[in-house]
Amino acid sequence: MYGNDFVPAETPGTAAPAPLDAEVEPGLEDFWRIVREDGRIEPRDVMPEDYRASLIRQIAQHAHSEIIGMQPEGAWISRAPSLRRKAILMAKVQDEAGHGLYLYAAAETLGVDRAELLDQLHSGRQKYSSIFNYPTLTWADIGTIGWLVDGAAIVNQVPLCRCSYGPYARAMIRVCKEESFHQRQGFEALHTLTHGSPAQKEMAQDAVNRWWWPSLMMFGPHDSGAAAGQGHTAKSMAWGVKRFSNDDLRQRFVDMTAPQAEALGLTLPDPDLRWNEQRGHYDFGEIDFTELFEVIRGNGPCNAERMAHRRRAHEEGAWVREAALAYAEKQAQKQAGKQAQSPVQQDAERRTPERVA
Ligand code: FAQ
Repeated sequence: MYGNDFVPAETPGTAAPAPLDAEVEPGLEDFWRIVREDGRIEPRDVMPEDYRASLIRQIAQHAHSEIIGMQPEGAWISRAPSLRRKAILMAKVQDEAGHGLYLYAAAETLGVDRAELLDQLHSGRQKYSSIFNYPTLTWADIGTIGWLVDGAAIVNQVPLCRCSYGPYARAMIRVCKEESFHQRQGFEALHTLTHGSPAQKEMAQDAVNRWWWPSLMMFGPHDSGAAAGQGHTAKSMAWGVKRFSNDDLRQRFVDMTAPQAEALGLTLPDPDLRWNEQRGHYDFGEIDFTELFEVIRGNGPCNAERMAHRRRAHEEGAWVREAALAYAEKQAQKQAGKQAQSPVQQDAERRTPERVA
């Protein structure tokens, strides 16, 4: 019914063709050979400059989404309805911080500094996912984020485990395992509400009504049919970064989620949602992409609040970064001093019992 194993590893996807040998820029033959053979590009490999730049853009945006994504749920840690729910929510929010960490580390392998990426986020030059600009008004929003937002994240990210850039692909494996856990806990939290009192069921339905369309927007604008040439998809697929179009993944998400909503006893807020026997997929209504673009532009309900909170957290954490740097420098000096000592001196130091201050 739910899980992250709905994209079989052998699913071919619809990758755009890599250029023929004759068209390959000199020096990039190995890059294209590795991409064609479905191998992994590693940090020291030669790669096209626009591949590097596009990966930095995508991985940084992804990392920023993980850390900003801690805010809507973090706001409910102190208000979770039981100690068990509080412990689960704390673990989940902490996981998101960890995902940010893996992703910033993956971006750094492309030669960019993490501090520079955070600067770009704080000055609005880099984005984060639109979904985190919506408020969490009730406890049911927390279950709904787990079910729908983490559910959408998994559908989008499982194919990234096979992305052509090694450090990103490897980071995504662990991220997806944890997201799968997150999605299940969200489903379970909502299941409890929909099988509780009428007021609890109503709260769950209200949350799903508010989060459904923004969750569909998470996959990005249309990039198939008439929109096939727009955005980054075609290039990204030729590079083996994206494996499916935004529209294909969105369809997968709807197909996966509609029966789950039925199991929960909830109605998805789309009168056009119905199973299409001929296509073997659910049909669904038109998405209002003007809302997505407005949110991306900074005009969503919580953009200003999220950014203000992030900048404040960064400033308040300055002393931690300074302390960590001072400690690292002290350790490096100690190490350098040790290397300058003779082996006899080093041995004598090892044997000296530690002084108790
Ligand atoms: N929000 O041509 P495309 C999570 C932009 S993590 C904001 O399709 P692309 C876990 C896009 O950047 C959620 N901007 O672009 C969690 C581009 O702008 P540009 C984050 C968006 O890169 C759960 C323009 O529109 N996940 O949820 C959005 O090929 C709970 C054209 O779009 C990832 O980042 C959007 N929704 O495809 C955490 C996954 N959609 O650069 C906490 C990795 C599109 O031209 C709590 N990223 N844009 O100015 C991706 O898969 C891709 O980057 C896409 C966009 C699919 C997001």
